[in-house]
Amino acid sequence: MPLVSTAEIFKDANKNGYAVGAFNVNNLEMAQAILEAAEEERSPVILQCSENAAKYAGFDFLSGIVKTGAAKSSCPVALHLDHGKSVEACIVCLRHGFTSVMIDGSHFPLEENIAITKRVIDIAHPVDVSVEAELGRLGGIEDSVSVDEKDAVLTDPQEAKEFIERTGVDALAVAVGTSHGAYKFKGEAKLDLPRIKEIKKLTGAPLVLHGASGVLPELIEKANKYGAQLEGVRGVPEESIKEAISYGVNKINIDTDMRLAFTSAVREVLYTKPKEFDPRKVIGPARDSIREVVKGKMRLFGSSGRV
Ligand code: TD3
Ligand code: ZN
Repeated sequence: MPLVSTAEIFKDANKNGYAVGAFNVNNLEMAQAILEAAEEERSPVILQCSENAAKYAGFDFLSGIVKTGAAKSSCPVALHLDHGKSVEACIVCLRHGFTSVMIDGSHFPLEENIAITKRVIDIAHPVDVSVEAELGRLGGIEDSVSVDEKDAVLTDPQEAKEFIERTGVDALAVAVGTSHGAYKFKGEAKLDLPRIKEIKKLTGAPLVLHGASGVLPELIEKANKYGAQLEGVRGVPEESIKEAISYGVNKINIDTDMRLAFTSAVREVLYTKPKEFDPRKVIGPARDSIREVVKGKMRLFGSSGRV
């Protein structure tokens, strides 16, 4: 079916209390793996591209791949811009047929964040493209951070209410202590999940959890077994993900686990089959590995069997 907007996908997710995975795409195999997983799990899905992904592969190639795959899919598929830095980047994505964009003004003071988000909404909503914004700053909660400092970086529930009322944004990314990448926590995972409940109570809006990769131990083990040196890596525990969903998260961003699934599989082939040089034999298993990881996420997020 043709691509749908994320607002369309969130309607059912918000009503029924589950989350939809938003998986980052950088090449053909990743897009295919995610779409195969959606088909097998009967799940709605969001494929997202960052501006860095576009630098690598081009928005034209990436959107072409995702649109071709979605057309053959029997599940709702949205194509989303992840962490759009400017109004211009969002406009480029509208041109390429994206059905959702994120304008990340989280580094701006509140008024500027509201202003830039409104500008994107003014151009995106007339053509049925959804808009995600972010309030608060991602990056873990350190032991040394005091309560006041914590409130300064994590999303303030009252501010979230005002932000959503004044912008009319379709989804809001909140900061509750997660961070991007494979090194999320020094020791135990420190998250302020009840904050999500507070924000949901005040807004009722679809909320987005960034930096949500589990940094899956089985992938780290496999990567290290075949030559990687990944130490001190730590992700968000599955229990925390379930708790976040129960409090009202409807979109969960996963990139690091995709990267780990891909490269650990490539490492295994190159290590165990030193005579192999057919790219299809090297990258094919990476596609399989991503498909299985995405299927696991869909079950964890409760989006499996919703189509
Ligand atoms: O927005 N993203 C994806 C891009 C971040 C670069 O890794 C996320 O929130 C994903 O976070 P994670 O936990 O997969 O790094
Ligand atoms: Zn993010």
